[in-house]
Amino acid sequence: MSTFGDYEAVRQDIASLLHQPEYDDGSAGPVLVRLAWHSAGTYDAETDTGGSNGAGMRYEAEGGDPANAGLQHARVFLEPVKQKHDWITYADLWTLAGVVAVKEMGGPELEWKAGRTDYVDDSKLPPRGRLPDGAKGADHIRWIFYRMGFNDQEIVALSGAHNLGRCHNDRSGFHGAWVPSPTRFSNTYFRLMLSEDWHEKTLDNGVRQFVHYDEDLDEELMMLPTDIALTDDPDFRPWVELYAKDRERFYIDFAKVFAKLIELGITRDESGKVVNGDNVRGGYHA
Ligand code: ZEM
Repeated sequence: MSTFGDYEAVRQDIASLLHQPEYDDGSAGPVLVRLAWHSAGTYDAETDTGGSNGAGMRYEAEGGDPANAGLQHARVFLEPVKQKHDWITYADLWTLAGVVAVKEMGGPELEWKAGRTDYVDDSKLPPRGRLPDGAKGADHIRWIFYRMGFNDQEIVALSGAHNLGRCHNDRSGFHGAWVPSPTRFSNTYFRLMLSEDWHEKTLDNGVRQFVHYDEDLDEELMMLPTDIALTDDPDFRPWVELYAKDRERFYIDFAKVFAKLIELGITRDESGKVVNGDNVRGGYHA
């Protein structure tokens, strides 16, 4: 039914499931990008733990982290693809889905390499609390992303993913989309961040976020406190300004940094073969 190693067929099946008229803004794309990011964003360079290898979100320890609330939707969207191409690992499928979604939504081509395993090494399980908290500021952002090995420019480029999708009250407690067309990849997020007058608002659930009323849309757009921190911080801001005016440069830098994100914790030999994961003792197979 499906040829072992035919990643092109997997890509096509992911592309075909993106259109979801009943879901959010009509696309599974944004939540798939978030799944890829959260699968990789637990990485800690110092202890070489976390990262996309192992697809740990299948299990309660990681999947039940409140930071991952809502990502079961992404995993459910992808399950038929996994059933059809049963030879692909979840770790590869989740990262590839993010890559395909970005491209299909009009974003750059992102480099993706196969080979992640679904082998869970207990000694490499990330503790909770490794993903960023949107209620915080620049110090917190740096603490989280420096841990993975990213610099200030890379942090701002990665944050451009907030061109996509929206916040859900019942997932993060925040509410709304960042941009008017949240299923089209672009640099609008950076442009709006600088051009609009954002003011703080406390939602009914007590969560604080920044909002701006968009007249054409007749709707409020939003920014997280961490998004606004990028414009307030003297070392982040120049990158926001650059990406707001240079869409091409944003695409190039986003492509580089996203490719780096999904390779965190993956060790390859010269031929590109992954040499960690499966051959580590002390874990279990799913
Ligand atoms: Zn997000 N993100 N993120 N992000 N993110 C949300 C949604 C999405 C932060 C964050 O707290 C939140 C990156 C960085 C950071 C996406 C991609 C990437 C939401 C809303 C929150 C609260 C969740 C909800 O309620 O459904 C913080 C604090 C970040 C860094 C400081 C990076 C890096 C990303 C990818 C490269 C995407 C695509 C979404 C939209 C998901 C959706 O379901 O629509």
